[in-house]
Amino acid sequence: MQRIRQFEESLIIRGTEGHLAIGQEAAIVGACMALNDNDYITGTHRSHGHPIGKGAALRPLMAEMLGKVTGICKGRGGSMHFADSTVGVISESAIVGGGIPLATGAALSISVLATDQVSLCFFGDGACNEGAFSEAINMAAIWNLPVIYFCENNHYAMTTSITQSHGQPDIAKRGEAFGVPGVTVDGQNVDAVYQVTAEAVSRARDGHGPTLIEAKTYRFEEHNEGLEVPTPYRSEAEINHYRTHCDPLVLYRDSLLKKGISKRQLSTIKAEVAAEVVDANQFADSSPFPDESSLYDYMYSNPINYPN
Ligand SMILES: Cc1ncc(C[n+]2csc(CCOP(=O)(O)OP(=O)(O)O)c2C)c(N)n1
Repeated sequence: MQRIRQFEESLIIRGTEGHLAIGQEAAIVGACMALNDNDYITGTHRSHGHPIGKGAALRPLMAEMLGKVTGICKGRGGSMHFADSTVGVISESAIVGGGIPLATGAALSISVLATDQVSLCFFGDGACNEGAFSEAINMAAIWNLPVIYFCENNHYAMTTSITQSHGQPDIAKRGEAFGVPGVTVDGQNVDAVYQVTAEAVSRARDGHGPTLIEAKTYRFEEHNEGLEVPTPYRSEAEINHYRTHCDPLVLYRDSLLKKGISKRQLSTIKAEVAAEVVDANQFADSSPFPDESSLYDYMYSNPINYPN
């Protein structure tokens, strides 16, 4: 959680535009910790943190953020398209709901190849209203696929509250319509998220099919950095409430202190992560941009007829 928070805070400091998940770290990390390295995930437009939760190195992620050739996608993807096959991150997508069918397809491949992997897709509350969500979860149910649909319900899709856009705002209940178990969890509690995801993963690995998890969470920053928000779609008091009482890093820090971890140990971890993030920024800054002549490289796995 520290890695994700500090990685994204450094983006704020350097003024890089992007969709930040500050406030949502427990949902991301709790889910990823329940997965093995070779399990698959797909992300969203708000997914700097998901590869980090899955164990990806920070240097190539920061370089990708800046469009550098040393980036995880050689500078071609940028903020919304981190993909790191070494840790099972298949793709992220600027298309809302775009990762849901891809994760379902990955689960179909697992089923056909009969490996013991699972596939987990992250998506927001807004994505549940995409047709792709209903189609994918229905197929996963009838084919009994090893997939976990993980909704980070941060209450808003850009400036639209979930109460204005969902006939059924309890997203977990939507699973019932497809015969898929739905579970709601406090998305600010990393241990609770880990627990429910581990159960869903074990169901999937044991051949019992998909689960829909709804983690209730909150986005502390604006929809994306640099965005002017013309409408007061949420109050200052609401944001302050979540920042003060529901910060997943503070809540987990308190629970670790109660378990006997010392303040000194926690400060050391924070300082180590800070050094890692500085190093990732320096690495990205000193890396070159891709050469113009390589513009069309990696577009097709079987390249034909590139324009001159
Ligand atoms: C198919 C599609 N429709 C609309 C958009 C514009 N758009 C980008 S992010 C976003 C809101 C998504 O909300 P949600 O799925 O709840 O994710 P969150 O931003 O809360 O993480 C919208 C409408 C888009 N990128 N793709």
